[in-house]
Amino acid sequence: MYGNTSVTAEEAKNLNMLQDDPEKLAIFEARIERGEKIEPGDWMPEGYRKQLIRMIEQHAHSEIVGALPEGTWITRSPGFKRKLALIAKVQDEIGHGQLLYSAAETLGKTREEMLNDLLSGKSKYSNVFNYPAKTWADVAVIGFLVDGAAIVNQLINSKGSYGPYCRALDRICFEESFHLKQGHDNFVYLATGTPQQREMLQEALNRWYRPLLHFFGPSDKTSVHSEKLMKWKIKLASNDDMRNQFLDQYVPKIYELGLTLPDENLKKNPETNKWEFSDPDWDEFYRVVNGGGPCNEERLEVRRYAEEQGRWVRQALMKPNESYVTPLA
Ligand code: BYC
Repeated sequence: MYGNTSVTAEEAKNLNMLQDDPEKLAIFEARIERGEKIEPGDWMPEGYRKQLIRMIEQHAHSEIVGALPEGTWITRSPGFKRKLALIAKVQDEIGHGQLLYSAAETLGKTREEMLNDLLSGKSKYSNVFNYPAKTWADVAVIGFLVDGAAIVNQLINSKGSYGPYCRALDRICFEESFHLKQGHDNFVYLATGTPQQREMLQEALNRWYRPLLHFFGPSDKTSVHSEKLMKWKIKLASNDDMRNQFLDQYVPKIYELGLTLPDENLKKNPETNKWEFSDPDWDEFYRVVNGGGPCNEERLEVRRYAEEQGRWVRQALMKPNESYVTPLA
């Protein structure tokens, strides 16, 4: 059963065999134009289905891998209340992964296939989670600025065309707004704390500045998928526009606390109303998203361990005649 319909995975695949019918395509594009939601049992072009799977799957992976850098701080949180809040947040992120894998499954790719593609390195996940969380200040920067960046992206895309993804994003945004409060509280506490706390926060901020610019993807000139995604209203703002919106919202909040950002060219151009910044080293971005970042190996190793340790539970839940596709060891 898929979403609100009774379409099975196999039927969902078969429905897309009708993809090239120009009449159906015109009806589909008119529906998108009118702002209607597309649901799992509806006809959709193969390209739309594939783009959605790619993007939702990457998003789901980002949630479950994204829980790891902060997760390393659960045992070392400064105090009981900080620990409780962090545990709840990390648990939420895993829940977001579940919601998103369910949304992607409505398009005909199984969860096992998606996890296999994550573990084999075939499928990408967000660049930001391939950097270490070296100090407690990293938890503050992730909670405030990575979650802040994610909210910018998710609020925009929750108005998109694919029903199950939008509904998952709506729910995720509610929870993310709590994460943002947790991150903000932590961030302000360190920024207004002792000189050592401020220094630790500034040092973390300096390290996260470029990965945060990368978070929104390559510039509009080099983005591969934006045109298609925007035409089909999967993505409702371009990478550069989302990055600009993030800088608009968060740079003043950072400066307000007397902190700096490590880029002397960062400024808002009053004529264009756009932020300008130094080249954030796009070679580094491509290296990191293609497996060569400082923590890629470690992150996938932890996920492989989790898959192996949980295998007996999944097998125990299967009916005797069901087979479980074992994710790659
Ligand atoms: N990282 O044509 P483009 C969270 C890839 S988790 C890695 O512009 P598109 C949280 C892109 O996939 C929330 N790869 O792509 C969790 C493509 O490669 P392929 C994470 C990236 O799709 C725990 C290539 O570069 N949010 O909040 O038009 C704790 C060319 O790019 C990235 C999402 O996942 C990147 N940053 O636009 C705390 C949002 N950027 O597939 C917090 C959902 C680009 O051709 N995703 N690439 O091999 C999106 O909105 C869009 O996919 C993007 C990129 C804006 C990221």
